[in-house]
Amino acid sequence: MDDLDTLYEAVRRGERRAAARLISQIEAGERAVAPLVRRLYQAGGATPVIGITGPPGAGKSTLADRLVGLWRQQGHSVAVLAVDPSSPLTGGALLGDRVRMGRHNADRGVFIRSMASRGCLGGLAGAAGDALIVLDAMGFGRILVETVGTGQNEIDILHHAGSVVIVQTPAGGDDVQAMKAGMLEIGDVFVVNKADLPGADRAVAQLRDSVAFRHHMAGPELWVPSVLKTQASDGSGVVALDAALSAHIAHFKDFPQAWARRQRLRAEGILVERLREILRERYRLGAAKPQRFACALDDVVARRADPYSAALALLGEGGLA
Ligand SMILES: Nc1nc2c(ncn2[C@@H]2O[C@H](COP(=O)(O)OP(=O)(O)OP(=O)(O)O)[C@@H](O)[C@H]2O)c(=O)[nH]1
Ligand SMILES: [Mg+2]
Repeated sequence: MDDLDTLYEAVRRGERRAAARLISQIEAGERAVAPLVRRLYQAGGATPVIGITGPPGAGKSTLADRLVGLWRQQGHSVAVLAVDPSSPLTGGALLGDRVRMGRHNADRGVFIRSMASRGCLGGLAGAAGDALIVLDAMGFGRILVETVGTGQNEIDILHHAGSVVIVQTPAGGDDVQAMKAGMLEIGDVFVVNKADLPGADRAVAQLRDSVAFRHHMAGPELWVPSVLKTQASDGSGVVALDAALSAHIAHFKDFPQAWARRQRLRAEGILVERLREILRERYRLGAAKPQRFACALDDVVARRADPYSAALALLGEGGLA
């Protein structure tokens, strides 16, 4: 217990070694740290969390690196969490993240962490969510989380972000409909990166149309997403991207009730995702199940109960069937 108290204080003081150790324990699915994560969650919530997502190779890490540089100039300390669901720890993308962030490695004001393993307490989204809780409690000026926007897990992680940047490229912008379902809904700022490639203006125009279509009836409290063009390789457009993010944060300072609604919706997303993970873990094939599970199974096999009613009964909701 003492140990957890010491670790708690160290994380709150922003000590990187303590945080790195704790995040590794989260990755390993060590249940003993759960109470610590709970305490840290209660202490957090003050740091702007910016999510950056988009297809593989769109330039997310390069853009993140530029943003980090800009924020450092502005005097903010920054934490970066790169979530990589596909590659193992030695994988190319992860190595790439390190290389591209290389110039910040010696900077005490920047803390960079990659995550590729799932952890046992839940899936990757759960482990990454817990890692964000740790970073949030450390007192950074900004937190940036990078994730490849290819699956449900990645969208779930973005529930932890107050601002979401969706990165596309001229090639990918070929067809905005190709954007993963749900992306258009969660984006606060849309970026067409690789503006040096042909088709960038067309991609921007397409995105602007889609955003305008979705927001044509927006009231003053609703944020209308910005759409802009960047060239992360030389840094063009990054100042405008930062300005759009600041405007997004300022907007919700002006409309605290809209912010509260938005936060509630995100918390709902996180809670539902956790429920899903807990159930998946608890009832996975091969896991030790409670006695009443065996009884429910008997009933389903013997066709005394249908699977749906039996599942509800296991959740203690039998009366609702
Ligand atoms: N031409 C051009 N290339 C760019 C630009 N920005 C990034 N790149 C290049 O695109 C490649 C991928 O960049 P990353 O920043 O690793 O992209 P990512 O989206 O983080 O990639 P993953 O994390 O693997 O999904 C690298 O070779 C970059 O140098 C740009 O503005 N123009
Ligand atoms: Mg990357």
